[in-house]
Amino acid sequence: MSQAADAIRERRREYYTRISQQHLSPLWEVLSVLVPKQPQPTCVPAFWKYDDLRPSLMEAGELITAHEATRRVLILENPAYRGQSRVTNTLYAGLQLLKPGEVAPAHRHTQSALRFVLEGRGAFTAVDGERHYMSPGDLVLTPSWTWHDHGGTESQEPVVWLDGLDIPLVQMLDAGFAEDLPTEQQPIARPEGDSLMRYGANMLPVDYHSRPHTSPVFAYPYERTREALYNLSRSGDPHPCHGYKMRYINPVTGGHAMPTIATFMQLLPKDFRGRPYRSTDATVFVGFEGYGRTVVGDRTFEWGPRDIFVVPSWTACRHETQEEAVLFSFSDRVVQEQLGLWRESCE
Ligand code: 1HN
Repeated sequence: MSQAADAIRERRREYYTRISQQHLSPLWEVLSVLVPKQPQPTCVPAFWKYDDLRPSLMEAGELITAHEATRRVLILENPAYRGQSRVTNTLYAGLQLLKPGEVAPAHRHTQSALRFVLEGRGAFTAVDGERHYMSPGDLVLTPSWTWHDHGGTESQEPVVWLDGLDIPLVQMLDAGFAEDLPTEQQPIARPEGDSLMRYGANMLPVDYHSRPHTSPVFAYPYERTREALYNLSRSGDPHPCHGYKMRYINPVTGGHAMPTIATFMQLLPKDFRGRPYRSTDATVFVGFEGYGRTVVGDRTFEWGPRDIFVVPSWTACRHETQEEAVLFSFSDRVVQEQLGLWRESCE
């Protein structure tokens, strides 16, 4: 290196130190990091086998009550984000356990949440005055600022579900509010199934005025989801990357069911060999029926029912099966679509 080059480097270093005291820094040193040619996710592929983590969750059931914990949840931490309560860069995920007779008290917050039921029956989630008794495969939404509580009042067995929330996103926006209801359980104002019957039958009460951000349907029973997938698969070819994939919708608008978290269910046919797929929304997948193998970047995950894995943004992902399988997934795709940022590529 020439003396002249050394000299200019030294002058620049000294200059950076000096301007740093004014809380200034040179863009030209960081430009390619700030504006990458393509996404450079910090999130990494991750995998949790349900059978491995279930004993830890059941142990939590011996250590603390749902009431004492408010929510008895083990957080799924992306290995790249230990201690940050993030499963992807924008999303939170955890596994919640409710034992027979327990109550998780009513509260509300600006963070939106989904529950995907993994095992057990007889526990309910109440949202805005309506209870839904949960069964495996059901998707239950607690939209932003809706009162919600859980009760294991009718259950004979532990009930476990996956919670997905937009916590990191709301944290980044500094838009978090929360409050507790003075009573443990919210008053029940409507019979079970009311919202689905009222708003989920391809009709709407004639004077219904939609709340802009929230689906009026908050429980999507697995029976209906499974039937929709089956009917989709009966005619027409599978998508080369996704098999038969559907998204959960707000029936009033046809848009995604929640404004910050997009939710999906897909049927992978027997002997499926999916082509590699990339999209800008880091995605959390949950096996529900059957077994499969998913190659994510340089990792291969062999999953079965209730196993959970993460595909980071713009990381190639391909699914393979030997038998028919069903996968649930969620991501921030809805946010990226609304902002005009979402991209995908099916190779
Ligand atoms: C929450 O309200 C629930 O209602 C679960 O079940 C997990 C994680 C962080 C903040 C609020 C629930 C949560 C949560």
